[in-house]
Order: sequence, then structure tokens, then C-alpha cells
Amino acid sequence: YCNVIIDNKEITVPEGTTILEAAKKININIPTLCYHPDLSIKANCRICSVEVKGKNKLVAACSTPIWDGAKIVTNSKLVRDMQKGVLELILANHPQDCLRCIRNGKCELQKLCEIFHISKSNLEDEVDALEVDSSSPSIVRDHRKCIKCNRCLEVCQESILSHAHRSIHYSITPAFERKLMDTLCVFCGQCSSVCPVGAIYEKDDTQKVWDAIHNKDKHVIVQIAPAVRVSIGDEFGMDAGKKVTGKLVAALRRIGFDKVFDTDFAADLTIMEESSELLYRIENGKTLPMITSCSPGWINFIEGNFEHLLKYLSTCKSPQQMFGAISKTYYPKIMNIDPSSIFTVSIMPCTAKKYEATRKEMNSSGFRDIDVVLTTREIARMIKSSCIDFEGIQEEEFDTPLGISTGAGVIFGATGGVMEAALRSVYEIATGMALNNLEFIGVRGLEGIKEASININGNTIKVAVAHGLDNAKKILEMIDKGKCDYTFIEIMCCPGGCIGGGGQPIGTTLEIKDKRIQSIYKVDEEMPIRKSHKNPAVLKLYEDFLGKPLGNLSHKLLHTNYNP
Ligand code: HC1
Repeated sequence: YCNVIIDNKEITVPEGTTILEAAKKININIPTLCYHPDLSIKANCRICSVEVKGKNKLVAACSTPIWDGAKIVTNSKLVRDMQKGVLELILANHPQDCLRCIRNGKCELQKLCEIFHISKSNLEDEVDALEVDSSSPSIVRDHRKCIKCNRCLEVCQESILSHAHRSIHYSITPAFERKLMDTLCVFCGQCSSVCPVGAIYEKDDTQKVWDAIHNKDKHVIVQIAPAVRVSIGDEFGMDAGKKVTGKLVAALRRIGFDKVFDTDFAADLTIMEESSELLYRIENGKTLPMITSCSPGWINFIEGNFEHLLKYLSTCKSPQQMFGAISKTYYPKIMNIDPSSIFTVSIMPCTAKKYEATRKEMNSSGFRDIDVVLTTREIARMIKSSCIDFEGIQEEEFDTPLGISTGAGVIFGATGGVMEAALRSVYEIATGMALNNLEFIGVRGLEGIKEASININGNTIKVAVAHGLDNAKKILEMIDKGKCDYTFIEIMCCPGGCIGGGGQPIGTTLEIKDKRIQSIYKVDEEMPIRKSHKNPAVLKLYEDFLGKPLGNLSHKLLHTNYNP
């Protein structure tokens, strides 16, 4: 243990504790910029410098372990001059269009400048000369705003970003300064969620949605992804993980959407198709293991890196895209609306979903199946600009029938959820018997690769769940080497699954992801129906329109082939 004094306050901390951590324990806030609680410590911005008392020496609080007898000062003139100097240096090379910046009000640099009363101007002309990369439908990179903290570089799951040049020309960029669209970027957006400023952000599509809402000839419908209901509250200062489904539904109606539906409905539909596909493959000796296909970042990854393993993917479209196809075929039919007037919006925790919706094969309804995808952050922006009191708004229910769902649909939002939902249905469909214990604890939680097995008609089926592309890669290498004995595998691109998607509120940490996961399972527990194949609206869709799972129309509208 170390006995130390920080700003005249005594504290005892275990050896190895950093100065930053020790100060936090006694409520002394040391400013940080490159530091992020879930990433490694880089200590390259030096904003967290503190003084070693009596030595006239500064050390970085984030990376320096405190020592026994240390006397630290966090607010001396030396410290403040250093902190202001760091900020002024960054600003000398940073645009100051804060009022127009996508991160206005949520920018860590802006916050620090406010705290330190920074007022010096910069060399804006030079800064503006750099190009903004908006080549992808998902993410925008604005090099001009980069403060070189390296967070994006570390969080990048595909090592797309790297260092280039030196000195004042030093930059973080894809190799050969390619545009993102010309790289193997999977568009997961994790970089955009850890960027402390507005240097990487989701492509903002809110204006397209406003235009549709204000167009009298359009019938504008919206679907809400499973993970958004337990995360969007963060944007309005509510407790992390708080379930706000009813408030979100009400806010979307207030904004002007004609109908508010649930992606969970389509998740149930996905389970109907995916369970049937799995049983078909098992019973007919077809390709196994079968791997889930609902995470678009994961699809981009396998297409870009393991093309020869594409045959293992389920042919099911994701719930987002199944919803799109149904929203422009079945829905206009039962509503007696011209399908060409329907404008379908998705609210997703994910930036890769924007890319998925633009794929050329996603138009089986005869139209673009999904017109616009908005991330959690974008819809929060629309709610704020409508001056809605989100916390105070009265809860409302989804519209029917595409808003009817089950507990199995909602758990899609957490890693392991698709597998658990599928097992609940596969078992009952294959055996004709009721499943007593619905909770497959083995596939829950944040462990990188999880396993479980289930006995179906005397055969043991081994399954696995992986989240994050490092873990996905391990599974693919097992398959490649012929060392994989799983029958069914769930893979999600983002660590934690969709609750940790790259379009989620800024400030998402591991701790917050955990709270969202707990909340999602609670939503499931409280649902009156918890198995997808018992969803009455899905059953009616088959009865009145699709026929049967894997039938001709289901095949046309709900399945696809993924190609590199
Ligand atoms: Fe997801 Fe999915 S769970 S991919 O994580 O299968 O984005 O939430 O909507 O499509 O249902 C995301 C979440 C989401 C799809 C579903």
C-alpha cells in the first residue's frame, strides 16, 4: 500500500494505482483527453499533468503509478499553465466552428476549453485545407478536427487506421491515405463512439427524414431496434440502462412519424426463418455450422476477409431488412396504401446498418426496402430539436401489427440473444415439446466466446456465441482448420452486441454496456410471450401472406446471398 497526499488530502491506495485513480477516490478531478476507461493508457496529450510537490516536476497522472510518500499537487500555477498550453496548442490546429460541429455540447475538447477559459484563436486557413472523407454511407472522417489522441486507432477492429507522416504533418489515417470506402472498414463506428471531438462521426441523415415527414405524399413509418430502448435515455441524462421504450414511441409520434413499429417483430420473424433453416440444414446434411447473419459489420468482415467461408452464413436477411421488405409488401396490402408512398426509417444503434440498407440486393420489395437508417445519436438529435421533454413524456404503445413482439425479439440486442431466442424456438419446433427453462445462461454475458449445448430428440447440438471481430476471427479460423464442432454460431461485430453499437450515445463504457444488458433481459422477463414462434402477429403474417417459413415468398423477401 502507498500512503500519499494529493492537494493536501491524505489517502492510502494499493500499489500500482495511478495518480489519476488515486485522485478520483478522494473526488479530485484531473482533466483528461486521450484517456478512455476502456482503452489502454497512451499519455500522449499530457493534459492530465500534475506536479510532484517540491520538485518543480510534472508527470502524467493517467500513466504514472503513485508511490509511497508521494505528494502531488493538481492545481498549481505550473499545472494550470501546462494544461492551458496543451489546449492552446491543440486549438492552434483545430477548427473553431463549434456551433456547427456535430459534437457541439458533447465535445471533450470544447468542455476543457470552457473549464480553462481558453480564448486564443487558431490558424484556421491552414486547417481548412484538409479534406473531409465522407465516402462511406456510415461514417465521416474530418481530419481537420483530429487531436491525435489515438483512441480510434486502438478501438478499430480491423486495423484500418494507422500513423502517417511526422511533426506537424503527423496524422491518423487509413494506409496510403485512402478513403474509408476504399478500405476493408466494416463501418462498425466504434471509432466514432470513442472520438473525444468531432473528427469521426456518423453520417447524419436526419434531414432526409424531416423531408419525408414534411412530404404529404409520404406515409412515413419507423422501426426501433432492440438495443435503442435501453440506451437512448443516456442522451437525456437518464440512468444508464433505463428502459424507455414507451417514451421513445411517444416522442417518435410527436415528431410526426405516421406509424411506430418495432424491429423486435422482425427479430421474431428472423427466428422463424433461421430456426427453420437450421433444422433443414441438420436434417438434410447441408452445410454446418450455420452462422447468424444479422450484424452488418460482421457480414462486411467475413466478405472482406474470409470470402471462402461465406457458405456458412445463414441466408436470412437481418431483422432490419426483413422489416423493410415486409413494410413495402404485406403492410401496404393490409393497410390499402400505395407501396410507393411508404418511406421506411430504422432507428439503430449501429452505423453499419446505414451501409446494409444501401446494399444493391436489399430491394426485394421492388423498392429500396429501407429508406433511411438513423443511429441512436441522430434520433436523439431530432427529439431534442423538436423540443420534446423526453423524460417527462407520457409512455405510449407501438402500433400494430408490426409493433407486436416477444421477449425473444428484444434479447437480440445483447450478445448471445439471437442464439438464446433461436434455441427457444428450435427446441420446441423440432421436438413438439414445451421448453421449461427459457434462459440459456451459458450464452449470456460479456465473455468473448461462449458455448452451450442443447439436446434435441436425442442429439446434442453444440452452439457458440462470439462478439467483437477478434473473437469472430478465432471462430472462423477453427472452421478453416476443420476444428469446429459447433452446429450453430452467433456472431456480432460490436463488443457486447448491439447494446455496444457504434451509433450509441457518446460516453458508452463497459460498465454502461453491462447495465444495458441487464435491462434487456429484464424486458424479456416481463414480456407476456417470450418465444418468437408464439408471436401472434408473425403467425398471422405467415397465414395471410408469406405461407410458410422457407416458402417461395419468404425466400424472395426474407433471404439473400452475401457476396464480397
Ligand atoms: Fe441489432 Fe438486429 S439486434 S443487428 O444488434 O439482429 O443494430 O439492437 O436491430 O437487424 O432485431 C442492431 C440491435 C438490430 C437487426 C435486430
